[in-house]
Amino acid sequence: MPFLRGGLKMGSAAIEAAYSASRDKYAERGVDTDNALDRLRQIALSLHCWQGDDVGGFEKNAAGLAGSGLQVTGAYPGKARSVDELRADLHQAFSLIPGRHRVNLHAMYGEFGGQPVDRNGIELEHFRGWQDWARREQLKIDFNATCFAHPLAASGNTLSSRDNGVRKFWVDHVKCCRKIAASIGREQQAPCLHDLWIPDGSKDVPADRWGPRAMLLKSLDEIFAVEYSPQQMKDALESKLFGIGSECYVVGSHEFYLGYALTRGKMICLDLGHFHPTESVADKLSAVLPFSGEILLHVSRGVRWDSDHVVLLNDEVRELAAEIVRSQLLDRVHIALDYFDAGINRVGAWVLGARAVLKGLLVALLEPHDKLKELEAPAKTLSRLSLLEELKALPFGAVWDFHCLKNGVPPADEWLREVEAYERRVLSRR
Ligand code: RNT
Ligand code: ZN
Repeated sequence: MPFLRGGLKMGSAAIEAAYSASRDKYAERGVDTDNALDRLRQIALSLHCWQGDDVGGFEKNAAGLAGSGLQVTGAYPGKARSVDELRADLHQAFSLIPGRHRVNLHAMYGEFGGQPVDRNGIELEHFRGWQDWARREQLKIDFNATCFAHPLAASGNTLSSRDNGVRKFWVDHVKCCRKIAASIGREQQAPCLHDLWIPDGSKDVPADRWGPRAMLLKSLDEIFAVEYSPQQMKDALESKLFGIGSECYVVGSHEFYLGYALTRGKMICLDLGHFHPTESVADKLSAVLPFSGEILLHVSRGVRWDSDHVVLLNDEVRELAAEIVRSQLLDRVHIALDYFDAGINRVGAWVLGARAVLKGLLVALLEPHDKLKELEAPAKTLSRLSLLEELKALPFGAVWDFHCLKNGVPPADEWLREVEAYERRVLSRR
């Protein structure tokens, strides 16, 4: 096992002993830790490839992020400069995350053989390399259209553009992407999720809010006129509250996409960084899912203006995980990660965020759900709050370490040594 290279700081016998003690503690509360770990192992997160190269992609003459509504800050050395480097980095990250997960690609990560292939001309063949790699790594693929970082997105409008040529270009791009996603899904024999986010909006006060939304609606209807089997691909639409360059108006707002998704049988994608800071995405699950089959989540961490900080095990993540588990939504909620930080080791950023989400889910799986339900009655509020407080003090860390041990990845923060070694061996030589 790779993490045994330098020997575990905490030996496996100590991890097992700590687990056994914590199993008893949880059992006293009516919680079966073995069962929680079985369930945790079955959860697949979708890991976003774009953390590895600061949302750059591998197109020839890539326009960069300028004017795209996305901003990546930091200049930490060692970012992936090619698709091979990106895959090597992803492989390293996956080796430090317990469980079997998915990889989330963006259209701009195709392999175009040095040829200038424009976004309305991309095809499955440009992703063959990814498919072969994913098969070898036993990963399923998800996919995203890339409606930013392109000269025709520089005006700030894509699918809602009033320039019909521009609008048509992006409609064609998304159509190509959905087709690719469906082919990937067919070949991997599991649905490939396709998420659509566009940067469209306006930096300053618009006089016409209706026009661009009418255009977006028209574009979406054109795009989704082509139907694919949900066994092959599933569509999600991702809203945003505001972006850089779309501070005053976002065409694809939450209400717009919610309405669209519910009337057209599509999923919405809720990105944790895309709502007002006091709004709870956890709360939205039980509000949307009675009317929609499934939801896609982008787990992120909003800080001030930035919606894409590396995910930590904060209250938001804990509440989200608790809501998924308590409401038995694990098979209706798809969990993807979405953040990008160019200021820290990028492999470490993947590992830190993915492990934080899994830990959040573990904490949720370790709740005594029946007992909590029982305490839902109004007169039991104090008992409920007191139990919730008590649960926070239970030793989930020992359960987590045991899970890591069993799944062949480093426990606690011992993954950091592996990331640092990879940095010395590989990243620092780039
Ligand atoms: C942007 C959205 C979107 C992107 C990725 C790169 O605000 O969150 O999901 O982060 O498509
Ligand atoms: Zn997102």
